[in-house]
Amino acid sequence: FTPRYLADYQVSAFTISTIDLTFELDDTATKVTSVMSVKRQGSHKQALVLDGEHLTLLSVKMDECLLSADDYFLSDTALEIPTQADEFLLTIVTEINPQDNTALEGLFKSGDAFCTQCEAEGFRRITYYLDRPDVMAVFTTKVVAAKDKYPYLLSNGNKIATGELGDGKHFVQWHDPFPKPSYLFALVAGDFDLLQDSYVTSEGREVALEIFVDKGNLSKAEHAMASLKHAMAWDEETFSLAYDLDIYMIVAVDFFNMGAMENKGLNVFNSKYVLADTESATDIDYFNIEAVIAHEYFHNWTGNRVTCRDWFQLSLKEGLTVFRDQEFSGDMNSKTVARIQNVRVLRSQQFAEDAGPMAHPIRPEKVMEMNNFYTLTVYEKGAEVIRMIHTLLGGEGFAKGMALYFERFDGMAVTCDDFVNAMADASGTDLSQFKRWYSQSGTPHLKVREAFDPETSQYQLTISQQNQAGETFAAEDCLHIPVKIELIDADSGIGQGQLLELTGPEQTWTFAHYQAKPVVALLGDFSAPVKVDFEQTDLALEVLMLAARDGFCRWDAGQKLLCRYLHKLVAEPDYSLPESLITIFSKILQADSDPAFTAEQLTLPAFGEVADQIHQVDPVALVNAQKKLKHFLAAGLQQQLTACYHNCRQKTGLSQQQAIGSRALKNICLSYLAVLPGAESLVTDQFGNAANMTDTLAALNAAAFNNLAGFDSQMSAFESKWHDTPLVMDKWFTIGASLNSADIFERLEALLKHPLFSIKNPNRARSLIGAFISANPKYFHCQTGRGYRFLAEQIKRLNEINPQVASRLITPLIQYKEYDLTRQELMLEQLKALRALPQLSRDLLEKLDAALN
Ligand code: BAL
Ligand code: ZN
Repeated sequence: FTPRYLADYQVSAFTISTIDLTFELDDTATKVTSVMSVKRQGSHKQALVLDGEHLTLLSVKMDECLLSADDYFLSDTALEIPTQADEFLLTIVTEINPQDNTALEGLFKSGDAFCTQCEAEGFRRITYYLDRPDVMAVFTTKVVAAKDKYPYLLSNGNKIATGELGDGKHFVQWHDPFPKPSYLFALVAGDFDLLQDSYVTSEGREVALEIFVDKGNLSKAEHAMASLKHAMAWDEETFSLAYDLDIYMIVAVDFFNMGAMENKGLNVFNSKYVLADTESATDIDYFNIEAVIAHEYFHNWTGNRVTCRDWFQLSLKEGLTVFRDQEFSGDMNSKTVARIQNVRVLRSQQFAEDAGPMAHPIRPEKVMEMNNFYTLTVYEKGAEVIRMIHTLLGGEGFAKGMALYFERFDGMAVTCDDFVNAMADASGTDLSQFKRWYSQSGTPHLKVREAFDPETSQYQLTISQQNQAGETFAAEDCLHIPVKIELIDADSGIGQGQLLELTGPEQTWTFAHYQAKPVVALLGDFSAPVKVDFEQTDLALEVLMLAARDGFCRWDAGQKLLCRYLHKLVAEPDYSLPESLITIFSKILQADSDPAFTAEQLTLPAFGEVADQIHQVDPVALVNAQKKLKHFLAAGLQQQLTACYHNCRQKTGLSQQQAIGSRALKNICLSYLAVLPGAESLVTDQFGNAANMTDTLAALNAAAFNNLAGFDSQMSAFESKWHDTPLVMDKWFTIGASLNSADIFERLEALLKHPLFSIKNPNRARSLIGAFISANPKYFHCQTGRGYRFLAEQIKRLNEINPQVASRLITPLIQYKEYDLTRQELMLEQLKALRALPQLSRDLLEKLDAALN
């Protein structure tokens, strides 16, 4: 396995303008015939080298000439055809085995259906091809299969022919008029229920909308359909972008590595991001479905119409599309709450990635396995970088930039620089320094000082930018950082907002006419993906919690206060927490805020977020600190929390959004009350009377977190009810893995042997193994090292079954340097054992070498 470098990019030696595919589907021996128009690009005489993996080559024909094995070189990864011809028709026949394809890349079986996943480099597992995003061809695809088992045969574009064949077989042929890279190819064959609707675009095109789901699930596709129509309208209104084909299809499958995939005209989705009804899905599921449906739809322009020149540019489409789906979610729901969720993900996971051994810029420069770079950095930090451009240019400037981007590059495969140049040119803004965000990894720190002079009534704010080690950036490394601030007048409580642009190592801004020192709210709306080192007093944070105009800053001040006391408790477990914490959170509970926002204010900072802030943290000390803080707040606020809980429970006649907010507030109250003695009946009552999955899971989570006596019988009741609903059983496995009980390892072993557990199903594997490592830090990090051994054993199994899933799950182990030396040693032991495995996948090898070298 050798790494590839961005610096080595070269245009393709050949192009392929059309590809005609025929699939004769069979579980273990699918025959794929590919007919391609190939043309040499430039005046070289290089051989044609096609990518191909896990393929059985049956024949190769150049124009009318059948080639013999002497005419080409075949390896495990390529088919090389030495030829002098400049233009020819190449016909290749391969055979593949979808049934045994447990990696779920290329063509595979998901239950009874055939489906594909080609991004990033899965098409080469279907046929030999120039499997790179800058080779764009017009695809025509004929699918042949048994009609009774596979009544629906789908591919990209428009249906151009159908027909019956002998032996009970039929075929459907599709043509996609838009030239596209192979990663956007898709094929699905199966028997589904179909939800149909239509949408008339702003350009007057009538588009058929079709969502295919497993039989019996039709009613669970309605939210996805409504979300799709909202997304189509939003993109027309916001960016004047309308859909371009006559049909838009979504297929939900149970076996899928990713959340979903934006194949042209035929999205394939993990069923988790399609299926929902109130009985079986939570409010968070509903939110996520809306976001992912929109994300994949938005890719039709930012990804498909304009795609990436090479995979190093992945953030060109992903960062931009995540930004677009975040804006959409903010518009459909509470903007502030949606923004808080984005920031939680960054702080609790992306910051750790950016400080760990796999840290990379949003545009990586070196890649061994591309699947390892579908990361929080490329996606979420990438979206923050786009958001900063939006902040610097303003909404209008950004919209002009988008328009110019499409004017220049529609139908092309381009780079991140091309995007930023379009933004700069359209708005007349110099973004040359800003481009460093694309090539620097790590989370910048802003070091902030303030000074107030009552004589001159001047307030001064000084900000320097530093690297992770606390060293001020050299001028040539300085980033262009938008810092939104708000200065709150101490007397009137009135705030004034302003956008500062930090471009140098250290800058000072002076503000006049303050009679008293104002309180500063920094980084409004989280205007940059940075950490802030600024010692504001508790009092100042309390002022911000109540008075900042910016909702993010009100929430953030509370989180800073809570983090401050978590840090103290980690250092000194007997630390006595101040009553002032009760006073301020009591005010938060009394404030007349949006209940969903109040729920966010009451939510303690996540384990990962606090762990990221403490050098070599003892993870169990942190779990204990969280527990102590939660008990302290619960006891101090018991009366108010109880009243708020019952108040929310009794509310009727609420709109859907109000009901979601009210449930969030009720359930955060429950999570506090459940830690207090005697709260068991409250949890049992909620579990017994819950009318929706959000409330059921809140009760079960409270029972699991506090290991309440009713837990096992509640889990049994839940299992009996939902045994036949895979997505709900995923939730059941997740709760089982997060139980706070000393016999958790015996329970995990039993769950692994449960008849409904299958490590081959990525959702199921993540719901058990992934949940244990993220939701049960006390036992995952236990001193015996058993948690790490458990994870390593599962990774070892997955290495052979599904390297992508294995590679995701190894994340906490490779980030071992976050923890104390005892944990580091225990984790290293497992990393070294995994490194010694004989058949290590490229995915794991890349991460293990990064961690161990
Ligand atoms: N392109 C892979 C799945 C997604 O980001 O939409
Ligand atoms: Zn995407």
